[in-house]
Amino acid sequence: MKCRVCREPAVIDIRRHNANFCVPHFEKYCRDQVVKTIDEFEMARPDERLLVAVSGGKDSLAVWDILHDLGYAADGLYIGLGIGDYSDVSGQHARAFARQRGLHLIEIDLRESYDYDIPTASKVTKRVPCSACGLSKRHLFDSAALEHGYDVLVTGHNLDDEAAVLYGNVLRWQTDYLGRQRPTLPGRHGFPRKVKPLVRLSERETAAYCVLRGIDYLVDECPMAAGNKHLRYKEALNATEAASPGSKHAFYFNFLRNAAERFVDDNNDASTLGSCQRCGSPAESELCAFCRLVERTAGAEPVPVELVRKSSR
Ligand code: Q46
Ligand code: ZN
Ligand code: ZN
Repeated sequence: MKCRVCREPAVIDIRRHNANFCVPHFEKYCRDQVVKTIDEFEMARPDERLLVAVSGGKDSLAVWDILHDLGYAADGLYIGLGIGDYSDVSGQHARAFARQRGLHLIEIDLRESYDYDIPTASKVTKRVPCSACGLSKRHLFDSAALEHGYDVLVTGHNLDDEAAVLYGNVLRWQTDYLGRQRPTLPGRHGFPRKVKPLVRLSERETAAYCVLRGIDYLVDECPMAAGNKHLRYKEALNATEAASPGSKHAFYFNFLRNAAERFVDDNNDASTLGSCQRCGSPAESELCAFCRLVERTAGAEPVPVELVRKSSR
C-alpha cells in the first residue's frame, strides 16, 4: 500500500476516494478537506473570531487543531454536563489539549452555574438525556458565542454524523429539520453563524488524524448514548458504505446539492421572536426553553448516571 502522492508506504486507505496516504499527506488531505469545506460553504473569513464547541472527543479536538494550524483565531468552549466519570475525563482531555497548545478554553459547568446536570434533568423531565443535553448545549454555545463577541460557532460534526442525522430526518420526512441541515447556518437575530468544517471527513479519518497528530482524546462514547437512534442509523449507513464505498458522501452531498434549499423555511424569521425575560435569548414565550429547563430542574436531588442509564433502556 503506497501513498497516492509520494509513493512512500501508506498508513491509511480511504476507500471512497480510492486513495492511500502516508502520515504527512494524510494530514494534508485532512487540512485540505477542511479548507475546501470552509471555502465552498463560506464558513469563515481569516479575520473572524471562531469559538469551537469542545467535548474532549476526537472530532472537536481535530477541528480545533486544524483551524489553529490554518491560522484562524479559534478559542474553545467546554461545557461540564455532569455525566459522571465521562464528564470528568472529557474535561481533562479538553483542558490538556488547550494547555499544550497555549489555546484559550472557556468553561461552563452546569452544576456550578445552573445547579443541575444532565442525568438529573433527564429524570425530572422524564425525557431521554440527549433531549435536555442538546437543549442546554445549543443555548449555552449560542449565548457564549454572542456574549464573548465571536463571529462563528464551530462544531466537530463529521460526515458520519451528518449522514446519520439526514438518514433519520428523511426516514420520518422531518422537513423542518431538513431545512437546517446545511453545514453553514447564517447568523441571525440572537444566534451566531454555525458551521461544521469536518463534514468531508469520516469518523475513522478524524480518529486517525488525532492518533497521528498525537492528540490525546477521550475514546469512550457518552454513556447516555447507548441504544440511541443516532447510533442505529450510523450502523445502517456503515453496512451500506462497506458494500458501496462513497454512499455516505453521495447521500449527504447530493442532498446539499440537489435538495437542501427546498426545505429552507424563509418564514422562519428569528427577528419575530420575543426575548426571554430572564436571559434575553430569543424566545417564543416569556422564558426561553433553556430557562424553563433550569426552572424545572435546578435544585432537584442529583440523580446518578447509573440510574438514568437503567431507566432509559
Ligand atoms: S453528550 Fe449529551 Fe451527546 Fe451524551 S447526553 Fe446525549 S447529547 S450522547 S453528543
Ligand atoms: Zn505521501
Ligand atoms: Zn432564557
